[in-house]
Amino acid sequence: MSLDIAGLAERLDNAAVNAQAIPQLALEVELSEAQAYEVQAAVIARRLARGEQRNGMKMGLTSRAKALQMGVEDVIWGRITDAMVVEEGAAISMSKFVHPRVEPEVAFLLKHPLPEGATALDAQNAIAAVAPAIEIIDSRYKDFKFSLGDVIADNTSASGLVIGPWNTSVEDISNLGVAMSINGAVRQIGSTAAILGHPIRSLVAAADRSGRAGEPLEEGWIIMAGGATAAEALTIGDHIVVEVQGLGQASFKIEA
Ligand code: OOG
Ligand code: MG
Repeated sequence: MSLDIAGLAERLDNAAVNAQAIPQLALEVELSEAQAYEVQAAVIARRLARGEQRNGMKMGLTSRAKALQMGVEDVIWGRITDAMVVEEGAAISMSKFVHPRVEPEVAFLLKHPLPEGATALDAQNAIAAVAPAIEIIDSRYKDFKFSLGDVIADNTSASGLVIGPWNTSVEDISNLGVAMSINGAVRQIGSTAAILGHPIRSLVAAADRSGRAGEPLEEGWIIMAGGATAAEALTIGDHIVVEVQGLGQASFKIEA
């Protein structure tokens, strides 16, 4: 029996639209990595068909803390659209999510395209600005549990992103302190060095993966480097603030 890519994509897309968890696909089908990315592409095609615009890419499991928390060892990536962007400082509704979590990240804005094979120097030269950021991840699978194929098919749990101030003249982002607070209490601390030793490596990996997928990184795209610490679960009423040393803060609130 041939694999029903469109059917699996429809299941995942509906789960996101209805904020309703579904069983892991792995209980039924074992997706290869390539097949899982095909499902992901089909999920995104459905979003684009509804009028969303592709505006970037996210890297996942680029830090040890995240790989350990999720029990998946590979660097993975997902596609970002404009509908996922949450206005900095905004209040958003819990009803749009299944079981959201937040993680502190660094975001890059590209001033020109970055193809497969780009070096760290190419990546550095392609950066227009760097911002402190929060990723809202929301696995569409029950209990936030998944296999590697599952999470890739589910667009690597991508759900929302909050971008703080864009910094255009930051020299060295290799080891900046990162703190994530919820309702004024610090819940996670770390360093940008946790992201593959240096966040620029995440951008280089993004260029490679995206280029190989036939979708090279474009000028104006936002690239999320990956969580610098483990993620924290959200509850109604939470106010989340992420601060990255020297870059500023990103924040939002979650309401009923
Ligand atoms: C998978 C996505 C991981 C990151 O920054 O490491 C990710 C997950 O944890 O659900 O976005
Ligand atoms: Mg992330």
